[in-house]
Amino acid sequence: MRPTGSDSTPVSADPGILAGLAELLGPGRLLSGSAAEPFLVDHRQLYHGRCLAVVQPRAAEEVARLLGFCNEHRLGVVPQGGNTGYCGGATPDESGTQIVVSLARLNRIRQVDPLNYSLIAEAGCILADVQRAADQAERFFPLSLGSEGSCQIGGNLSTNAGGVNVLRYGMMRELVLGLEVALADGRLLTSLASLRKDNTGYDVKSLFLGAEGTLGIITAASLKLFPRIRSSATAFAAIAEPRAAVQLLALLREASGDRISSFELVPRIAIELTTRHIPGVRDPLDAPHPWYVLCELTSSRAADPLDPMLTECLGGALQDGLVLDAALARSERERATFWKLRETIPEAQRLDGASLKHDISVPIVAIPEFIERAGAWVRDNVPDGRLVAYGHLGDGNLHFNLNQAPGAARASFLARSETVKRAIHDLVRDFAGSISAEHGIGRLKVGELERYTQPAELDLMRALKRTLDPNGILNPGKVLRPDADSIRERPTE
Ligand code: FAD
Ligand code: 2HG
Ligand code: ZN
Repeated sequence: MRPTGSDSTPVSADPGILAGLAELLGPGRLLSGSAAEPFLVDHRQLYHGRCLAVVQPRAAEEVARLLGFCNEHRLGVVPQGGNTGYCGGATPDESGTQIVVSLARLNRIRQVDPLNYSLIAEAGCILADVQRAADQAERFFPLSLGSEGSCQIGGNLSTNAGGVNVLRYGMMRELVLGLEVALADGRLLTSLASLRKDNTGYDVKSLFLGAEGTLGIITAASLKLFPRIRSSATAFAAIAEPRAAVQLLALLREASGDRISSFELVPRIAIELTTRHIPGVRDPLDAPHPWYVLCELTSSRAADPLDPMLTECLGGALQDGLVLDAALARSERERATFWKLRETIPEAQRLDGASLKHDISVPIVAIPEFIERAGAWVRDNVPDGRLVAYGHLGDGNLHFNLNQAPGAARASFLARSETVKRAIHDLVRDFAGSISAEHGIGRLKVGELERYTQPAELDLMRALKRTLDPNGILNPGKVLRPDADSIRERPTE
């Protein structure tokens, strides 16, 4: 479903409401008309919403007051960070009655504490700025995504973002020590003590991580830092099939003393797409191969012999026939070129035509069989599509995407999206996997979450939502369906 209509004119621009909001936030912090337009379309352009206004608070207390006001007036509130999300979670619906809360102006780094290995950042800080602040303090903040130049910490926390260092450091959830959150009733929950241990009752902060703005608005977070990376070794290795990648990962973990931080699977077609569409990307190897892995070892010790470690391990794998060819990055520049190839796959996919995307995970060991079975289904059933399956193999997370084949008609290819999604997601369920590994649910996958989540878990999610947001003002229609009737309409499993 692709809603239309991008007119941002408020449907019921109640002057009392707008005046109340303006009074609450002060002059110049309310956008409407054309100034609101950029906030009404999601990154993938799947949704075009409307809104009553876009508001730009500057302080956590303002966000809390704003929510109190919206709760009183039963106004839907849509938090928006960098708007790079993949599931339409930050886009208002088409009613024109919702308020978009842009967190961009809450962008102070409040504290960097190198000895405590922690940093407190406001929700609107750009991820790359947080990485830089850590680096300047001789520390490392490991979350790393292709969108890190524009996504925000609040969005990362609210989607529980993953990226390319999860294998070593975990997802965003695992990088959090404390949170500050504005609640639907207008209170500010402050828990930024940066503690490593705290077992005082339930872990309330964890509720807001990955909640996509449906349970509260995150205004700041205390984040874990790590020793700064002082040496790395990066290789681009060709393999015959994904099974070899799983074996190589196990070997590398052992041989490197678990210094492996990234292990990405790349198919041949991704090389073709990126070299065709992205300037500066080239194939690191001389001859084409069916599959590749991009792997990286890192260490906080400058003298760690990572290059010899990686060379020796890949050399052995070459001898055993597990690896077909490999290139080791000989400079920082070459390392950046390898990563550019990997990180621009989504952009190359976009430039090549329409795509159908599935952000799935299965146990790492099951990835080869999943690719075999789902790939066979695609070959047999989607003649006008080409499989572009890549991603974070080290985390069992694949972007099992399809691109419109050359010469295929865009509309008829896109018309297959429901059938393709059903087949792939049903197979994911058969593998005891997840239909939402790192990109979240947003609006796009509300039905999928209902379909594949066990009833007891879904009931708990709904109970949490009712408790934390009894009037349903927080990001309505995202993650969970807003109307109570849908509870009865839940599809039978
Ligand atoms: P937005 O898109 O603005 O919002 C996302 C959701 O969070 C929405 O539901 C929104 O309402 C909510 N939200 C935002 N801020 C707050 C807040 N302060 N409080 C409460 N709710 C809030 N994702 C990955 O996980 N791994 C990847 O490797 C990855 N690579 C990407 C590469 C590219 C090129 C692009 C475009 C995207 C990629 N993403 C990836 C997806 C996306 O960047 C992440 O989901 C990111 O965490 C979203 O952050 P954002 O600030 O843009 O959030
Ligand atoms: C990545 O890993 C992102 O590059 C985006 O998560 C994946 O576009 C996609 O499907
Ligand atoms: Zn990803």
